[in-house]
Amino acid sequence: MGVIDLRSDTVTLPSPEMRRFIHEAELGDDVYGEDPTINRLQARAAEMLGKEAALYVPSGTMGNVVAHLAWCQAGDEVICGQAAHTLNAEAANAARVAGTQLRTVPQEGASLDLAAIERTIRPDDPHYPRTTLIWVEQPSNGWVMPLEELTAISQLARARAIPVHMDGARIFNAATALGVPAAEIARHVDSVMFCVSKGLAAPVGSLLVGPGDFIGRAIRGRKMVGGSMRQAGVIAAGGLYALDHMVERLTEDHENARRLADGLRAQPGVAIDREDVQTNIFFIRLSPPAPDARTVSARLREHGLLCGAAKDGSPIIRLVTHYGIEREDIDRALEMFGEALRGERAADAPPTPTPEVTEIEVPPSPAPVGV
Ligand code: TLP
Repeated sequence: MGVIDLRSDTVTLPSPEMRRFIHEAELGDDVYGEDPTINRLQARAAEMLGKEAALYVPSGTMGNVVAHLAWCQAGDEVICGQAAHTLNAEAANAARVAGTQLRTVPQEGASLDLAAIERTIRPDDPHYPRTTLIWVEQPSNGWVMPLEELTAISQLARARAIPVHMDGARIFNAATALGVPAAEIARHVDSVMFCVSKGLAAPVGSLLVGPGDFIGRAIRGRKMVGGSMRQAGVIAAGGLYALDHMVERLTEDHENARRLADGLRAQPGVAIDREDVQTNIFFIRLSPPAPDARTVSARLREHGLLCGAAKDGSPIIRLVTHYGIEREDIDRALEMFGEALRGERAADAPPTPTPEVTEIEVPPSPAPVGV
């Protein structure tokens, strides 16, 4: 039996059908705009998100930094939530590459404090940096921002003539959870970055979508950071296949996440609120009699289950369901959790437990997770 990898949906592998589609992809030099597969992917992405144009980039991180470059000048200020991936997990590329300054507002789950955003927008004064972008993340660490909140942020931004960028790495998970097309989310913002390499199971890549002039500037930004590729249709084909075949099945991942959360809640020392399981990513909080998160994570690894444990030592574990994880895997995962929580070691575990643990950042949650 294989390892059950619940560290992230970034571990997904292409299906046999996706591999065949990749194999047959038509290719050309994309720097000349001549890769037919990339052109099809970009057109499809723009259409699905209801935007004018799109640009294929190698990663979500690159898509986000190119958004900074395309919307802002060095020295400009970008308002984002305190849990934003652009702030916490992209090696400070906003500061170092785009020269933008990030200013945070309080965040709970995916929700940003609207009044704080309003207060944080700088007045036009030569002392201050210019606020040139508002940044939202949807979903954020598995939580989904309700559309009314997004509408309010968008109205405020439009009234102040500030564009809004969405880190929508998993926007199709948010759309699935909200029961709306992704374009219904994207219409509230000016640009979106989304990934085909996560739950959609393509091997590589992300898309930046937005107005034509923004994408024009983004092409220059992508060139600047070395992201212009040549016959990249060979990887983009996976993304094109994913947009047509992998979106609807995300409901399965969400169902599996709920099944896992329900099963875990029944185990002693595990807390998780039902309303905190909104997409395919969720966090559990451990308390006695359960051992600490690193110990549980290390024991689970011996049993053949991988997950993320809080790097700050807090009793939090992150779990992510995705393509390749079936209902039976969830049931096996629950058995493994039961054994790990009771302190049982796997029958075939090595004499010393493997110390290697995948570490995760703990996000601010609506209530302390699961309490
Ligand atoms: N997130 C990864 C890790 O970096 C933590 C994960 O496993 O969740 N925005 C969001 C909201 C993301 O979650 C990620 C990846 C990115 C951007 C960056 O995408 P990549 O990894 O393609 O650069």
